[in-house]
Amino acid sequence: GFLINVLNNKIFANGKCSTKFIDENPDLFDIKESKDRGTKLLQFIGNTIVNENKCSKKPKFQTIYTPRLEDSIVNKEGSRDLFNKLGKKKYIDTIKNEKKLLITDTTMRDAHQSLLATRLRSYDLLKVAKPTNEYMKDLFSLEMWGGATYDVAYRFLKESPWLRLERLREEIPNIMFQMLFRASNGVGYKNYPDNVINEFLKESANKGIDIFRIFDSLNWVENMKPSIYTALETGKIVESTICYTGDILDPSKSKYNLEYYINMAKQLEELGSDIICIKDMAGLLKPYAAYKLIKELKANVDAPIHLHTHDTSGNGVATLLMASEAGVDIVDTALETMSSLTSQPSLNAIVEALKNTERDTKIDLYGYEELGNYYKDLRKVYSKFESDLSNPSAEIYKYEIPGGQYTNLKPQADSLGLSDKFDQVKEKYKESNDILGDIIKVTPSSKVVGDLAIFMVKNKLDKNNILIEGKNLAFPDSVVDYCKGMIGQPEGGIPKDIQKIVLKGDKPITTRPGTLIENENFESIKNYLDDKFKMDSNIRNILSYTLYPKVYEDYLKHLQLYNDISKLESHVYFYGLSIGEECEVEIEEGKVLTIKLIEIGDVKEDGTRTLSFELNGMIRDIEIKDNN
Ligand code: 3PY
Ligand code: ZN
Repeated sequence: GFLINVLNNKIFANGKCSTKFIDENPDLFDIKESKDRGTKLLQFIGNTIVNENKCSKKPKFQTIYTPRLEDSIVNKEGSRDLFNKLGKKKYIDTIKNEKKLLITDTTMRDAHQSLLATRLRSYDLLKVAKPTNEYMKDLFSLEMWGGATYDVAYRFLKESPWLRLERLREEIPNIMFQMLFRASNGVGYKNYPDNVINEFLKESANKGIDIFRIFDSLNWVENMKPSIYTALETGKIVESTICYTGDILDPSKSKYNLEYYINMAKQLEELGSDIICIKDMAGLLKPYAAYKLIKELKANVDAPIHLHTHDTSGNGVATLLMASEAGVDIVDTALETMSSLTSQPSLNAIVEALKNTERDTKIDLYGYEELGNYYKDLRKVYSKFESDLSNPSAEIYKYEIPGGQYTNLKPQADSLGLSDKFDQVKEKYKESNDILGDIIKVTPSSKVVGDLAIFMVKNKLDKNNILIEGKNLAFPDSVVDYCKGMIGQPEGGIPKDIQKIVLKGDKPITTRPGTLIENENFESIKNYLDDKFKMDSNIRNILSYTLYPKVYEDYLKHLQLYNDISKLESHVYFYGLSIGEECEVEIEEGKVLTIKLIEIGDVKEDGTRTLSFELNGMIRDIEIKDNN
C-alpha cells in the first residue's frame, strides 16, 4: 500500500521529491486514503477523550476570531525585503545608523515557551500568519523558532517543526525570522556531534531562518565557534550571544562583572558576529545595570546590540527603556496579551513609552491590538498550560532561575512529591549553583542546577554535608555530564571537590566535547529510518532523529497510528469533543470532514469503550482501549 501511495503521489511522479518527504506528505503513510484518514482521526479524538482527558467534562471555548486585514498597509517593505535588497553589510550599517529603537516580537517563540510551556500549535500560528506579515512590517524580526519549540512540536504537539517553519515562511515573506540556537547543544539538551550542528544550521537557513541567535549555556566561546562559523557561511545574520547573570552593580557579585561582559563581547565580535545579543534569560538585568552595560558595550564594540530580557521581576519595561536611553539598537518584546511575568516585556508599552521621543519606534499599534486580541482569546484554549504565577516576583534576583525553567521547576518538584517543598527547592537551587561554581544558568546548564537542587532536597543534602554524604550517592545524569566537562567549561572551571565526588574516579575533559564526539553517520540513520518506517527520509528527518531518537520515533509511530492531526482545532486536539459537539477538519484543500461525537460507551470487560461518532453524517463506532 505504501509503495502505491508513493507512486501515485504527484510530487514523486514529477521527480521532485528528493528533499521533500513525510514532512510534507504525512498521508503517504496511509493505505486506504481518505476513508482510513477519517477513522484515524476518530481514533485520535476518541483516545484523547478517553485516555488524555479521562472522559471528564470538556470546558467551553468561545469562537476565536482572526484579525481583520486593512488593505491600506499591504504594500510596505519589511525588514526581510530590506535585508535581501541591501545585502548583509549594508543592512547592518542601516541598523547602526537608525535612531528608532528596533523591535523584535517573541510571541511565536519565547513568550509562549515562558507562559504556556511552549504549547502553541502551528495551526493557531498559521491562522494569524498573514495578518502578522501585514501588521508587523515595522518590526526588526519575529523570534518564532528554536529553543524548546522544536522538541515540544514532536514530543507534545505531534507535528513537524520544519513544516511550521516552511509554512510560516510562505505566509510571512516580508519580516525576518529569528531562531534561538544553543550552539553545540543545537535545539536539544546535550552536546551533539559537529556535523549535526552544521547540517542543522544550513538546513534552517535553507528553510527560511534569517537570524541565528547563538548562545552557549556556560558562555564558553570555544563551544560557540563552530556554530558561529557555520552560521556565517550561510550568509544569514549571526547574533552571537552573551548570557547575563549576577548583577554588575553589586560589588559582592564580582564574578560576572562589567569587564567580563565587555571582554566576551569583544571576543564574539572578533569572530565576525554581525550583532551582539545580551540574553537575560532570568530577568536579572536591573534597569540601571542595563544602562551601564549597554553604554559600555556601545563604547567598546562596533556591532549593533540586541537585548533580550524577561519581565519576571516586573522591572522589564524599565530595563528596556534604560537600555534604549543608553543606545541599545534592538530589544525583544512580546505582544501585550502574551507579555509580562516570565515572558518578555510588553511591546505595546515600549512603543507607547517612546512616542514623541528621540527613539520613537514609529510603530502604529492598531494592527498589534488586533493581533493581541487574537492571542488573548487563544490563550484560554491553552489555559491548562499556564503557570500559577499571577504576580511579578522580585525574589528572582535572589534565585536566578530562568523564565522558562521557573514555570517548569514547580511541576517537576510536584511530580517528585515535593509540592509543599517548592520554597526549599528554590533555596537549594541557589545553593546548588554555588556548589557547582556559580555558573551561567540557561538550557541546558540550568537543568544541571535544577536537577542537583531537587536531588539535594530529596537526599537532605547541603553545602556542608554533600562532599561526605555524596560519596555513596549516584548523582543525576545531567550533573555527571557537567562535572565530566561534557557541557563545556564554566568561567573559573568546575570546582574540583564536587567534581571528584560526582565522577567517582572517572576522568573529566577540558577540551571542547565536539572534538571528542564522533560525527553522526547520516547514511546509516537514513537506512534505519527508511527500513523501520517505510519512508524515504530527508536531512530534516535524519536531524530530528539524531537530536532526539526516542521522541522522534514516537512521533513517527503516532503519525502511522493517527496520520496527520495538525489540521484539528486546538480545543479538539487537547480535549477531544463533548457529546453532541461537532467539528470540521479540512484534511486537504477543499476536502472537509465533519465529525460529531454521539456517545461514549461504558468500559467493557475487555477494557475498551465504544465511542459513537458521526463522520460526514454516517454513524461510525470506534473501539478505544481505556488505559485508566
Ligand atoms: C532556551 O534555550 O530555550 C531558552 O529560551 C533559554 O533561555
Ligand atoms: Zn528568553
